[in-house]
Amino acid sequence: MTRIGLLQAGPMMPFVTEQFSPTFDVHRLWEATDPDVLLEKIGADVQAIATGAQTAVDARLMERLPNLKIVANFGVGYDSVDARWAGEHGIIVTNTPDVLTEEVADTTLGLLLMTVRHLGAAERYLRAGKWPQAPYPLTPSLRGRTVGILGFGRIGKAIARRVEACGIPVVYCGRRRQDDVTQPYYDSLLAMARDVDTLIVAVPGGAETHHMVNAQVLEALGPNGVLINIGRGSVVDEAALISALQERKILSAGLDVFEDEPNVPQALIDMEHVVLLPHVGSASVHTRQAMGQLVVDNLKAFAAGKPPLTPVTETPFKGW
Ligand code: 8YV
Repeated sequence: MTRIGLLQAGPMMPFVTEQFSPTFDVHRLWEATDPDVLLEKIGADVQAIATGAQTAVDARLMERLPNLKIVANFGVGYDSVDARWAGEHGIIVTNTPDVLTEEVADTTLGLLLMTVRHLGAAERYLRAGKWPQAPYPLTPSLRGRTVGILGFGRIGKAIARRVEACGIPVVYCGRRRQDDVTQPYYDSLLAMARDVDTLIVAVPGGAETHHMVNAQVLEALGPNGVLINIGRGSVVDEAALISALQERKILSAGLDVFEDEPNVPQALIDMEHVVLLPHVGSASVHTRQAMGQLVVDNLKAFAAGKPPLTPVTETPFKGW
């Protein structure tokens, strides 16, 4: 089999890169002293890109790779890849759906409980030796809450199953009403935010969802409101969220994603009543291995002339 040029945008797990070696000539973009010089030299050889969220795979990059056929993205969210441009230019983009759904939903439930019941703060209290002086103060509760899920795809539904198992009613907001679900639907995020006190964000990033959760939505959530974001940092107007938290317009927030990762605003870090996780939604060994294998399997399918396993909707497969 002729070897195929693969541009690897950033570091990946060793068991992933080891599987590239038999088939692909790997060019490590993030290690290049001058990426422009590297792209000038190898651009015409590159037929495949392996990438994660760290590097923008935009038109400017893809234009320099005239024989590019596939961009295999590590992650279900592919907002760092310009999939529309790829689709218009016959390039397939693949992502890693399904294999992370349950993990991300588990993390969301944990984050929700941590946030409402102060579990992180209570643990810090014990470790600081404060328990012998006084019990940890009573906390808010999940009891009596209604959860609104923004984005009712595979992950949103897996979150709903868990929340409902806790005895909490769920409603949802998305682009369209789904016929095969029983939960009440809102076509307006603002209307949903007025009716619920707990908002879970599970939509992808990108232009369509940018700053959807703004000052108005947070205000509508109200003083008992809890915001959980497991989707993308860009969906929430972070400055508006900081103000809403500081002014106690909402009760609290639990965030796994941020606008400028890995940089988290000091104002959030300084607030004891918010819970902050370093984007660990899918980050277990089990799930990250399954995601990595799916990246490899999509690239191997391309190398074997077979259809990709998980092309994204913007780039339907019509042949290599
Ligand atoms: C990963 C994610 O942390 O799948 C996604 O969209 O956000 C996470 O599972 C991320 O993709 C790692 O690059």
